[in-house]
Order: sequence, then structure tokens, then C-alpha cells
Amino acid sequence: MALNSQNVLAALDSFRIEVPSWGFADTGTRFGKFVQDSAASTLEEKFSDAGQVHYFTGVCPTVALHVLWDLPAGTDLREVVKLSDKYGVRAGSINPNVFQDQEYKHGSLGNERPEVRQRALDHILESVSLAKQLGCRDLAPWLADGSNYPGTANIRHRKQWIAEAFRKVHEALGPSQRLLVEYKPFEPAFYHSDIGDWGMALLLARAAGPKAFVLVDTGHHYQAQNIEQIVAWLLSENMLGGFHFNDRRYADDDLTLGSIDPYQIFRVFAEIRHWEWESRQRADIAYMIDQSHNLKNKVEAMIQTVMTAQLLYAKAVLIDHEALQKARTEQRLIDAENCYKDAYETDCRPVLRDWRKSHGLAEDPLQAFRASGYTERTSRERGVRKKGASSYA
Ligand code: PSV
Ligand code: MN
Repeated sequence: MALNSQNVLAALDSFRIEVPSWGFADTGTRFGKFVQDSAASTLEEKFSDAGQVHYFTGVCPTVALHVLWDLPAGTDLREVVKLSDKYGVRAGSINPNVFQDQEYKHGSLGNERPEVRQRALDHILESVSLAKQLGCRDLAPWLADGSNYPGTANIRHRKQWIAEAFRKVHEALGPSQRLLVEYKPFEPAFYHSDIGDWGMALLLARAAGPKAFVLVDTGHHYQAQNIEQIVAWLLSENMLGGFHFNDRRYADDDLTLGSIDPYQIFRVFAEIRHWEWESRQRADIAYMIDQSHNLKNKVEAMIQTVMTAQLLYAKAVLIDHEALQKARTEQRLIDAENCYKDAYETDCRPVLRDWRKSHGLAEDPLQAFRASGYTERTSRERGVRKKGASSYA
């Protein structure tokens, strides 16, 4: 296919993607944790690592923060602002945490006990306030609420409690802030999850108010679910607020975006581009990464993810929407499908290199990062401290 590089270059100019602070820290599976000398332990180290991703890719100016992990009680927010200045990345979406404390064993906003629901609501309202003070637009709560055994939960009551709480959260939002409602079909609850799919998230967002939207975490779907259809429906309802990008093989595996099914992410971008082409406006969507890398070098994996997202987005930009729509209307299925295939199979790496060059960036951010010696330096500096800690043998 003829590569319309001007379109791709222009589209890449406005493509931004947010990295998660937790993607730079040591994490593990429930079977164990494999620590890396260079992994970040402090908020400063997370900002430093996120700053590297932005420095080499040029498209990641914000870092998502998880309140309890990054901004525990007593955090001086002026220090956070100083870190932004020092490392060149700002705080992005604010993620409350109502899933790790003992009180939340049977749920948070959906808990049977009013005092636990209140505690969870207070934390989320506190998170809204932190977001305001840091100038952050999106509040992205994820509830681990649900039940493990049939008959043990009043599903309707829990829905009602969550809806009431989200309404209160919505009331507390500033004029330009948004509430993004994330869903997940299972884990940690395995019988029912209170916000189990996009329809439930949509109803809750609608009930909360006009500044609430749905957040699609690509890992939070059943095997073979058509995520791009969900995206298309949310777009048509004007309810798609953002993404948590990652890839999956079985469940919420948190694998690197595009490592298993890059064509699926292309199809997601294709729906967004087609909606933009039809409606002649840009979709207001927060693209965020939600990945924890246990085995790969964390900064490298994040750079790899960003490069993959850009590449798949660039391919989606190449779709000839006129031709696609005409083929659809005339029911020429092969021609319609080939509009996707031709775009997807076009090698966009050269145009991405050109885009980077024209923005004073390294043509290959991953190689440039490796050559910088950052990992060696942080491994030395952070490793010494970790080796002193008892959990590190
Ligand atoms: C839950 O699986 C999730 O996707 C939510 O977005 C959390 O905030 C994030 O992962 C980190 O645990
Ligand atoms: Mn997520």
C-alpha cells in the first residue's frame, strides 16, 4: 500500500501514552517475586525511570500514580511537583487503592458493612483531592469487589452501594476532571465481580454523571472477546474514557502490549480512527499502559511497549476509510477486510524513525536507552541498598 507518511507523521504528533509507576517496581506473581537490582523502590526512582521512557520516546509526559503505593498519608505534594520538574514527567491519572487493606477482604464500596464502604469512599474522595492538587485530570478507581461463592453476596445491594458512592465521587470532581470506571470479569473474586464487564461499568458511569466514562483494560476480558466491538459501542455512546493497555494469553497476564495479538490492538485503533474520520473530531481518550514486568528489564519493556503502541497506531492511521466504507456499503467483504490487512501489513518502522528524527529523538529509543548506561548505573546504586534489605538474598 502507498504509505501516506504525512498523515502518519501528523497523527503521531498528537499520540501520547501514559506509563504506570507500578511498572517500574519489583512485582511478582502469587508464586513469588523476582527482584531486579535496577527496579525502582521509591517515588523518586519511579519518576526517574518514567522520565527515561519519556526522554527516549518523547510521547510519555505523564506517569500514573497509585495512591497507597506512591502517595501514602503524609506525602508532601510539593515534593511530587519537584520530582516532575527534575525528571520531566508529570503525575497523570490517579489510582485510588481500595483493595489491599485487611478491611477490604469482603469488598470496598460494595462491602456489606457501611463503615467499610465509608472508609473506601473517603479514600477515593481523598484521591480526588490529591488529583486536584497535582493538576491531574483522571481518577481511575478499580474495585476488586466481588464474591467467591454463590449465594454469599447480595449482588443488587452491592451495585446500589457502588452507584451511590460513584455519584458522590462525581460530585467532588473539579470541572475538567473525569471519573474512569474500570471493569474486570474475575480475579480476585472468582464467582462474581461487582463491576464485571463494560456494560456494568457503562451503567455505573452513566449513573454517576456526565464526567464519568468507561476505562477499557485490554487484559480484563474473557478469552476471544471482541474488544474492538466494545470500543466501537463505547465510542458510539460517547462513553470511552481511556485504556489500560497490556496483552494477555490467558487472563489478566499483564504481558507487553502486542506481544500476543498485535492485530487486536490495531483493530482497536482502527475503530477509533474510523469514528474520528466519520465524526470529523478527535476522540478524547486517555491511552495508558497497565503492565508490570516481572522478567524483562522494566524501563526497556516500557519503551518496547510505547514503540509497539506507536507502530500499531501508525498502521491504523493508514487505513483508507473512504475505500473501507464504500466496500462495506457495497458488501465487498474481501475488499473491506483488505483495507485493514493492507494497512496492517505496511511496514511503518521507517516513518516512525523519520518522525523521531524530526523531533530530535533517537531513531531507535530502545538501543539509545541501552547505550545510555542507565540500567547499569541504577543497578549499582539501587542494588547496594536492596542487598542490604533482608528480603533480598
Ligand atoms: C487490576 O487488575 C488493575 O488493572 C487495575 O487497573 C489496578 O489499578 C492495576 O491493575 C494495578 O494493580
Ligand atoms: Mn487496569
